[in-house]
Amino acid sequence: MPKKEKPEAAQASMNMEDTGSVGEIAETPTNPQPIPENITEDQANQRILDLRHQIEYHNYRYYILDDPEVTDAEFDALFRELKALETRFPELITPESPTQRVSVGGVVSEFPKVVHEVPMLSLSNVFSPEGLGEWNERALKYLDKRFDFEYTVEPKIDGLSVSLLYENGVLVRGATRGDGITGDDITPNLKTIKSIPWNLKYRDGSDDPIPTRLEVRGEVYMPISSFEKLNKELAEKGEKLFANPRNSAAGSLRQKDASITAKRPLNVFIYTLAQMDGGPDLKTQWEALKFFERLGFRVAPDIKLCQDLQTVSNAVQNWIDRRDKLDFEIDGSVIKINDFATEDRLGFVGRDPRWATAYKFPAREAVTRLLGITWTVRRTGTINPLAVLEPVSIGGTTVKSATLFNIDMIERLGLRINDPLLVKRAGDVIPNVVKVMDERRTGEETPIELPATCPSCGAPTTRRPDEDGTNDPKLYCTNDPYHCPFQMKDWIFFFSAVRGVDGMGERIAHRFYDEGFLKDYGDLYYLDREKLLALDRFGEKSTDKLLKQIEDSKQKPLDNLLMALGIPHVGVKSAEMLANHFHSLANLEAADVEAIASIKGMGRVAAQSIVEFFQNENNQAVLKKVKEAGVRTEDPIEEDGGPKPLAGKTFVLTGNLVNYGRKQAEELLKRRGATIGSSVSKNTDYVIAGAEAGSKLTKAQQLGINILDEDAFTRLLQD
Ligand code: 3B8
Repeated sequence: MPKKEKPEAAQASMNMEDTGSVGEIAETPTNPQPIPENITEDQANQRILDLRHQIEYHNYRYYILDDPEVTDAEFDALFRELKALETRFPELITPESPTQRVSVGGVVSEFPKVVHEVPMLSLSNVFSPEGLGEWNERALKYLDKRFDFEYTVEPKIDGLSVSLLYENGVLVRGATRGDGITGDDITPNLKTIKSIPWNLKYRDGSDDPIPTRLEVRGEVYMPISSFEKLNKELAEKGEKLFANPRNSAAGSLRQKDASITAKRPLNVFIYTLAQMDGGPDLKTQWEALKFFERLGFRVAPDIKLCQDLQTVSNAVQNWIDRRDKLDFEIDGSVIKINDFATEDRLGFVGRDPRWATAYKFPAREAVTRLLGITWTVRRTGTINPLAVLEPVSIGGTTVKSATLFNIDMIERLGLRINDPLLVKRAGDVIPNVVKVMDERRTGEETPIELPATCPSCGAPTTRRPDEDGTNDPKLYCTNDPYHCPFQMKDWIFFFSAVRGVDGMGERIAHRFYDEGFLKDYGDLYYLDREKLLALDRFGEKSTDKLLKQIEDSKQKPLDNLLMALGIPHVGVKSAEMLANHFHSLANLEAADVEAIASIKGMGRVAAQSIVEFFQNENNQAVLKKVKEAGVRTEDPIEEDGGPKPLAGKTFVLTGNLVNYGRKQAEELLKRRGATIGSSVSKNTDYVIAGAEAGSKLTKAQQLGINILDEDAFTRLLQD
């Protein structure tokens, strides 16, 4: 069983019985096999041997090869089944059972060994508020206590646990958890991680004594964005990809050559104090966390100190809600009793402390089969693959399809119809295909053929890099939208969405096209109310709402119209620049490449594309309809069209201003010629920071950009 940081559910013991009754978890197909009531000891023994064998094998794949064949949830299910069988037949437990150890033996490792002075243990697991309540009850009962403890709630980082030992403030040793008793000495590797201090000093300038001896523990992980970037680079080099950030952190840390580790974007969060001599008298986990920060260690953000279990539950829920927005993977939340003296009295049960537990979140990965590919044609002519999956439940949601992004991915994954796939769901977005589970192929897999003709119009397809900046190889329909129904349908949908016509969802846009109500986006302004009402599922209310949205969209400013036209290479920013410069559609239509390209920030490629767009007769015909419908195609020239003192300056706003709304502040700046940026970069001239300004402010400080508070902003407007 888990040697390094296999999900600790593996080590779960006392709480496993809870899991069957927990809503979301009960729905996953990864629950342990139920144990038959009348199972004989012989049968149980057979199954136990089988499970031990499987678990050892998967541990090897996971820890030694960094290439798991099963999902964490599937692994946990095997482990829990073994544990349950052994609970029923305790006489069948042997010392070699994976349940009896913190880790698998037989570590193939060439690192020097370290015996942990304080064992590195694992956490018990709970899976529901009820499970959490039971954990709490057990702890209270153990101490004959009646009222809640004080708790800390931390994110449970999905990485690798490490120990860092400092003597007289100097990092002398860094080690992995190993089997909890003995770990690998990976000091040179850990020293390459920039957020691990080599020398301790108080960051608040205090000259308090530095502990003579200090051992802290934490989790090394790879940020999700870095993991994706790394995989992209590996793919470009044709190398094997990592399945997830955890595996890539493990693979990066366990390099014999630390210079490889140094090139990998690893990071660390410190979360426990293992031992300390000669430092302050820390009484609680909370104080320890603050102390770590003072010493320059990195501590996970938003750790909460809670006075009762309800607050703990809320804090856990908060992590569940935020899970998909973080740049690090978390697989749960860790709840610790705050007071060290109470922790000492609670002690351990087996390998798990009684004073802490991991609240595990529902799995987000599952293995299923690829049934086929559907090819969707988008507005710009790209033909994109969508994986059609055998429906599978992931964390309580049934998943039937997954994105494949582009054809390159099919080739890179070596994807075949019927392939067993590892799919991952994050948030509400459509799931990803992580990898093909090669080992589970049955031989019935068949190659995927890229369509030679467009599935919509039958025109030949062609392959070229995407022009969206990613350069991803894409398959294109060689027809234009006027001769390819799917392209036009998507264009109508796109135009409607940009114009704020929310009632025109993708499905409705397609249906109206099929009904012949809309041949192009220009027809949007000529929809016949009676015809709509004749359709089923179109009541008066929804029809009138839709028509009102369409009517309202006529008054949108010019930049919105330019954006909605979907001219290749014209995005939000350039639509705004064009509107500011030309003030009317007519002016823009009359402009030549030179005139457009002369605008600061406009490229020649875009200028060329704009001119071609307006030269196209089909486009001209649609635009004629738009104009005749009374759609606004001009922006009034501002009365204060006078001086533009902020011309050429880019501003980014962050935080809340007291005297100005966000839109209002932007408007005031634009009127003075400023450009508004959405994120801070070296091209930003000023950042206006209101109350509660966040990461943009930090970034601006790092980049040394001028920062204006609200007063300075007001003065700027008066200049
Ligand atoms: C005791 C406390 C194990 C852990 C612990 O983010 C123990 O605290 C542990 F025996 O594994 N992955 C954390 C994390 C992990 C652990 C922990 N705290 N935040 C984590």
